Amino acid sequence: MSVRAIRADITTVAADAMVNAANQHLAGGGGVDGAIHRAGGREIMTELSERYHGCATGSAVITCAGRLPTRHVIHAVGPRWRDGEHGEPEQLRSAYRRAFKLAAENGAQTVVSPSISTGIYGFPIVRAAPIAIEEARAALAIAETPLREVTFALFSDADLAEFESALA
Ligand code: AR6
Repeated sequence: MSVRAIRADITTVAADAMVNAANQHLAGGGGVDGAIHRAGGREIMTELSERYHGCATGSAVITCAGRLPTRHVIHAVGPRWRDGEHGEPEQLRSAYRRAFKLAAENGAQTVVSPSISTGIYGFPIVRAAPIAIEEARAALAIAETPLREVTFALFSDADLAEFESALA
């Protein structure tokens, strides 16, 4: 059972489930969300709009993965950073927890995730990385979970360094 961090474009990483950093409208957007929809194709948005009417901050929903090298995409909605005093850390923790729970409920052994909220939503990565790793470890420690490995795919060397330091 392991948590690891790599530098990669998440859309190229094979895993049973891939986490997306989505918005409350599940409307697609920029950043990793845009990359996942582009690489996966229209099937993902079609399922999102047929099955769901948005998703609360701190929660997540699951769809097919189109052409991506994964079986499921889990669209998790992290918080927009304001000042850290408006529940942002708890909301980020909840987004990861719900995402990993959905992955486990759908039988995933391996999950790949981006660093939720630390791009357009402005959550400082130095505070986000420990939360992400704690939640991944907690998910792997749940009795009888099928989850065996959580990989964080970071887009820059600086982000990878933050996750590596939080892992250590
Ligand atoms: N692979 C891995 N990581 C990536 C990739 C990629 N292909 N592209 C970006 N990142 P962001 P958020 C990193 O902005 O902050 C969207 O419009 C990026 O460098 O994608 O949660 C949604 O629709 C950063 O470290 O997500 C929402 O409206 C991390 O992924 C909003 O952005 C997250 O950055 C969500 O903002």
